[in-house]
Amino acid sequence: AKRRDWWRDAVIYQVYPRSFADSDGDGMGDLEGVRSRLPYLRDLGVDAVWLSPFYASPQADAGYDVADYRAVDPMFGNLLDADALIRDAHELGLRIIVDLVPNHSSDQHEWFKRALAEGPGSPLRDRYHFRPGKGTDGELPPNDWESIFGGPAWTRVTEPDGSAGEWYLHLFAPEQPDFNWDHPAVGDEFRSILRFWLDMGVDGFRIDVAHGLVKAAGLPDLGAHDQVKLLGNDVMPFFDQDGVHEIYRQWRLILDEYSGGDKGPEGASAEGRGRETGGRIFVAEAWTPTIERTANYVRPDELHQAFNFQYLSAAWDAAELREVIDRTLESMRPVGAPATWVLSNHDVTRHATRFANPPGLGTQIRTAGDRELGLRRARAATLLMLALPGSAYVYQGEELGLPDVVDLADEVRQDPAYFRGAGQDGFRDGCRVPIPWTREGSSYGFGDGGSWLPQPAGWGELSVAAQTGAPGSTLELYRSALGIRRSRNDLGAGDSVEWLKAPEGVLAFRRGEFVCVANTTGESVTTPAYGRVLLASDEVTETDAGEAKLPADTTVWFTTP
Ligand code: TEU
Repeated sequence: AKRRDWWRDAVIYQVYPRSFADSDGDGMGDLEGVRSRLPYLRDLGVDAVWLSPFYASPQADAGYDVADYRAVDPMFGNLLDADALIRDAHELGLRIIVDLVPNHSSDQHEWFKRALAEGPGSPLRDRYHFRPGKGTDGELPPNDWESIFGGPAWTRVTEPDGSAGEWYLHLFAPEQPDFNWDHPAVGDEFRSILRFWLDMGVDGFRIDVAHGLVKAAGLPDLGAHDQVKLLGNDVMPFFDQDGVHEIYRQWRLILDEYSGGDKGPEGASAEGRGRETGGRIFVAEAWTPTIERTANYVRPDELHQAFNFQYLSAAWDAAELREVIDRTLESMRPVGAPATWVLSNHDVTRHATRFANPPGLGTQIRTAGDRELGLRRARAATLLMLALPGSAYVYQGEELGLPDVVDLADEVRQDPAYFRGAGQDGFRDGCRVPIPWTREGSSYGFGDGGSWLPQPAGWGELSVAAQTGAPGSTLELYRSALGIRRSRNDLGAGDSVEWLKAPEGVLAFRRGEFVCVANTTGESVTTPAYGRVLLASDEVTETDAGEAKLPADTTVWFTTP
């Protein structure tokens, strides 16, 4: 039988290590905590685990500020723990994807520290974007770009002689200086880092800010950007520049060396554990204005997948969802890449809270909204997502129906975006509150030493222990859905859906011997007799004639006769 690439329809679970499980009681999750919970992830039924950064880091941006790309931060463990985690995961049939942060380093990275210490003219400064300031005394930033976390994208340094000196570029926090990808040493270093983790046995990389590495030549002011816009190229001079694709074509060659390319059986690689675990992949975190532009990252000689942020940003609305689904499938088909579907991650309000609020508020929500409604819709949205062709991402805790914690006090918050007044995507602590594993006990089973963000009262009612085996629980819904998906060929496979006629506010489509109906309205609807009900996000009643009555905000899966 012809082997299918595992990643084309994989369900990939995002672990945010600091908030998953704490093995040593310091209030911070760690790699050993993740390892101890691997059986939970296997039983949940996911195919792979993507870990947010656990590298040596001062944690100015929760680890997305890397000081040493080849070391584990002591807070998370050490390289032996990483090795044990990868090994155990593979034994359980789970693949491991690590996070690569190539757009910027930490300001505590060796190169940056030396660049500062050596002063103007240091060759190390060429590996970042250092520039003299404007104005009579260089007191103005070199251009008008703003940081995504708020404030100017430039910080002025104090030179070794104590004078106010050059400025350096940081698209995110000042502790995250952007690399200059025009410098050959930067590319060499990252190709070497890729090999380091491939030799460790990882199955892939999530590429942070994959659209940001290359900046427009001359770092033009945003004023000039308007001309770019007129050319129909709706991008910022620091995002989605054509030059990034050359980088990914080089990376792909390295990955394929470890994957056996398109040839060969599962993981026919020359070296390493790729042999046991199959092809290795890249997934791009690229916030592009349209899904059509996202498709450029997943051409056959570049990356394998890119997160579908258009889907994540859609409201719980049939018409809007259908448009995103159609555009996604149409964009991915010509390049032969699987569509991906994402509802939550560590940067946005959890979907159980997003959908609890009126549509149109985007990914940034400040109120808890109508909890019960949010959960209903989240459950329905999940069944819809898991029935679509392609790969799906699950963010830790969504399988418990966790809401965002919207009332965290300023004193406990750690997100730099919050404190810098963030632009579009601040307020990210609320989706990062540690996972409840048990009903009672110290930090509800997260660990023995409290939790780095306080868990709200009642968190234990949402715990894994409380939901395991509980009929109708969100955890059991995920387990059933993932189990059904694994046992059939017709859910994640392929690159299209066959839409069926449905009333306004309802989505219905067929995939092989499978039909999915999602009712996004506030009223119940009755479907034709499609077949036997496999699973539903709420109670569905069937008539003798085989019609099914769906309550408001409910998705149902049928298997057709
Ligand atoms: O996020 C990149 C990024 O661009 C997002 O912050 C984005 O702007 C926003 O979520 C969408 O509106 C990545 C990481 O996921 C994030 O946690 C880091 O803070 C950021 O990179 C910097 O490394």
